[in-house]
Amino acid sequence: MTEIPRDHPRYESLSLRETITRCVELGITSRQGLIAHGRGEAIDYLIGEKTLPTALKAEDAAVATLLTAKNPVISVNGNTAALVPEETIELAELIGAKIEINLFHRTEERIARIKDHLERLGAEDVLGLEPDEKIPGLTSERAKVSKKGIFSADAVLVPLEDGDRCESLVRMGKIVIAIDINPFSRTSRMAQISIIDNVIRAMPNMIACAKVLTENAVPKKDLLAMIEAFDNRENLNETIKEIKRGLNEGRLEESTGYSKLSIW
Ligand code: PTJ
Repeated sequence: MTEIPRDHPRYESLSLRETITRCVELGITSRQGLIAHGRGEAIDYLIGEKTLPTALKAEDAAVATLLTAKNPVISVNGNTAALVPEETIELAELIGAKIEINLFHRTEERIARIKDHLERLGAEDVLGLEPDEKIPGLTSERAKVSKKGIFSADAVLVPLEDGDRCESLVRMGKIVIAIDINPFSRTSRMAQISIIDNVIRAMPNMIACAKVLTENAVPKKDLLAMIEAFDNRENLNETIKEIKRGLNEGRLEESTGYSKLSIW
């Protein structure tokens, strides 16, 4: 690993690259995951590497949805396991969700390594190693799912997804919440709740929201009202407008890096 100097202006971004590269070496992240990460970095630059107010709205609606779901599941791939393993475990505990590993570039070995990685960090009952169901109409390896996990879930959180599975899950009648920094991706267009944010900021934001909602024992009817008040299409359009405004007004220069929980 390259030692990144702490005072480097791009310290956080470069450290994340080191983390994800190391996870490729450990057999957790796919090599293709590096390409996806680079694509994410580029779009995050345009967003200003900060959580947009519209993303925060989507994150709140997502947490309310997961808290009211009967069988919520967080789907984990190689990039999520590298970038936000602890946050995934903490969020799953807070919202009472199962964790299921589901890979596009699926190998048994990589699933076992991700499972081991998550379990070392405290996760229990991680699903995905022994799929016993298939998502109908999906030909990729991502179709292989667990009956008590993604297959029977009513709400699924899918960080860094490919559009095909997202579409199939929606067709199965599930509520799909996507975390994808790209507002133009098929996933962002297909999901019922599209969080246009970097997963490394989205997860801590969602954890903070889940803590507030659970510690204050917010009643179910108020959670349902939060969900009802959220309009994904409108929020996506507003996100694109915000990105355009940010670029026009030169707010890119304000970018300070990956400071978690910061908003414009
Ligand atoms: O581990 P596997 O085998 O399941 O593979 C995972 C990847 C991510 C390689 C696979 O799902 C894939 O190829 O995904 P795509 O089609 O490249 O889509 C990933 C999406 O996530 C793209 O729209 C990226 O812009 C976006 N993205 C990348 N990094 C981040 C991100 N979104 C949020 N946070 C990020 N850090």
